[in-house]
Amino acid sequence: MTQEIFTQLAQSLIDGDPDATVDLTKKALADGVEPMAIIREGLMPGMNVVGDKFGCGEYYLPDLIIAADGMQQAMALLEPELRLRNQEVESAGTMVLGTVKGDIHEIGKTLVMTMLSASGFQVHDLGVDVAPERFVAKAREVHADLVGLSALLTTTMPGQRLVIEALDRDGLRPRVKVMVGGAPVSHAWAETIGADGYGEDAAAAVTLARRLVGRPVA
Ligand code: B12
Repeated sequence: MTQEIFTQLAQSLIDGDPDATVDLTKKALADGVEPMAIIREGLMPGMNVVGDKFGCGEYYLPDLIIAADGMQQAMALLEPELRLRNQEVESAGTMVLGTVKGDIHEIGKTLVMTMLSASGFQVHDLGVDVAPERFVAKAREVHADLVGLSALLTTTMPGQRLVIEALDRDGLRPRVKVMVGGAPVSHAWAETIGADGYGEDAAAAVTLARRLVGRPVA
């Protein structure tokens, strides 16, 4: 039964039917399905198929935009539910997060923000297409423990290195730890650019953030 709704959710994104994505998300929540499972088992697989179809030329940019619209509307319903399930009183640390310059992909970054906030981190989300200087200025202003950098394009991944270099120049490293993520990013890339860690998804981002601020989950 639950598997069926996951399949329908994925299919609604593949079909480019945001109204169906929203209705199915509401139905899954009403049926008591965990919000993270809705994302992991329904929405993400659907987005991956959309991405693959775009990658091989079967889908065009408007198809990506419609699918992203459905995903974002679903996320708007799921975010408050995620927060409700994970409240911590004490702040786990302060983070500045954004998608690097030239890159406007925001869905994954926003999911990381939601999960970190829900886990007690104070997250300052700078949005998308963020220049290195803005990361540095915000990190300084809020005395950040962590800077999180999202990049979804192979062409914008080097932007993560530029932010690390800008933090170095400003003297904020190594006090401020840097974590990187995004579909084309990997452990190897994180090491190459001198980041402190790589998280493959939002759950991994929380585990990593806790480790980097010296508060690993027991
Ligand atoms: C939706 C989408 C778009 C939407 C974005 C809408 C929005 N508001 O965000 C739009 C239509 C705008 C778009 C545009 C483009 N896109 Co696009 N897009 C996608 C798509 C289908 C899904 C991305 C997504 O939202 N995934 C769902 C989220 C939840 O997953 P995620 O982003 O990976 O995030 C998770 C992890 O990566 C990680 N994570 C992410 N950030 C961070 C940060 C930290 C610190 C950590 C620890 C973890 C972490 O945790 C997240 C949650 O689990 C992908 C395909 C794919 N499968 O990735 C292509 C894809 C990324 N796009 C691609 C391309 C080519 C483009 C365009 C260049 C197309 C064009 N010709 O114009 C433009 C670029 C625009 C720009 N300058 O940025 C390519 C990139 C190829 C490459 N390797 O470089 C992909 C892979 C599609 C493909 N197969 O060709 N896109």
